[in-house]
Amino acid sequence: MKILKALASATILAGCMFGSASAAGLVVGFSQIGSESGWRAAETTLTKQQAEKRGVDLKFADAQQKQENQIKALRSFIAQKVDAIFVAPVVATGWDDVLGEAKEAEIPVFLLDRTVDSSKDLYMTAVTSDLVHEGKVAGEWLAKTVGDKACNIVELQGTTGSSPAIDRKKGFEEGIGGHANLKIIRSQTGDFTRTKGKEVMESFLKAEDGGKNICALYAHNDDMAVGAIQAIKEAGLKPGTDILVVSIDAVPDIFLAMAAGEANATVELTPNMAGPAFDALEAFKKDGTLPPKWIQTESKLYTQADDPKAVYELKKGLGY
Ligand code: GZL
Repeated sequence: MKILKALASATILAGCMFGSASAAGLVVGFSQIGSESGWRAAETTLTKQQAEKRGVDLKFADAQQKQENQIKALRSFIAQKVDAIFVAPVVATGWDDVLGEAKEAEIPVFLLDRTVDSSKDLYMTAVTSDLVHEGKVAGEWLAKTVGDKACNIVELQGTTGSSPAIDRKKGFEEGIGGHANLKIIRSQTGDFTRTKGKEVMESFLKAEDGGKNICALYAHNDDMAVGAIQAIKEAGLKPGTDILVVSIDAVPDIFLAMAAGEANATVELTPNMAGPAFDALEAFKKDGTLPPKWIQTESKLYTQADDPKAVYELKKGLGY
C-alpha cells in the first residue's frame, strides 16, 4: 500500500513541477452572439464544458445579436485584463478599433465560427469551417439531385453582413453555377432563426403561386429550414418532396425532419469551436507557439440515406 501512495504523490509532484500545457487558472472572456439557433446554443454549452474541463475561468457575455454589446463586452474584458478573449463576431465589419485596443493591451483574441474583415494581425486565429465550401457542397448536391429539370430556388440567408451569410451565398452560387436549369428566384435574410425563417418562407410561398413555382429551398442554417418546413406544410405542400430542402449545421432537429421525409440534406458544422481555440491558447501560453491564422473545422454532407434517426440519437448527446 505504501508503494502505491509514494507512486501517487510522485506523479502529482511531477505534474506540478513540470506544469502542464493546460490553460488551468487562465481567465478567458467569451463574447457570444446570442442564442439565435440550436447550433449557437450548443456552441455555448460546449465552450463552457471545455472551460470547466481545462480549469479556465470563463467570463461569458451574451450580446443578444447586437455588435455594440459585443464591443462593450470586449472593452470590459480588456479592462479586467483577462488572459485571452474568445469572440463569435455577429458581423464581419466594425472590429478594427476594439481589436486594436486588445492588441494594445497584449490580450490575444480568438475568433470562433465567424471571421472579420479586420487585418489578421489583430487576432490570434479564427476557428471556423470553410463557409464557402459548405455553400458549394449544398449547391452541388441540389444540382446532382435535380439533374436537367428546371428548378426555381428560394434562399433564406443568414444574418446580413455576417461571414457565413456572405460566404454560404457565394459558395452555393458556385455549386449551382453552370447549371442553367437552376435559378435562385428569391433570396432574403431569415437572420438564422426559426421564426424569421418561417415568416420569410411564408412570403416566398405567397409570392410564388402558393409555392407551385418553387422547386427547392436553400437555407443558410437548419433552424431557418425547420421554420420554413412548417410554412410549407401550412401551405398544403410536402416539404422534401414538392419543395426540396437543403441547409447547413446538421443540428439534431434537421435529422428528425429528414427521417419524416421533410428535409433532404444538410452540411455539418461542429459546435465545438472552443476546443481547438483552447488548444491553441494553451500552446501559446506554454511556449509562445503561434497558431495558423485559420484553424479549419470539417464539413460533412448528410442526406436521407444516412440513417437520420440514428444520427439524431447520436447528436442529442453532443451538447445540443
Ligand atoms: C456559422 C455560424 C452560424 C450557424 C448558425 O459558422 O456562425 O451561426 O450556421 C448560427 O446556426 O446562428
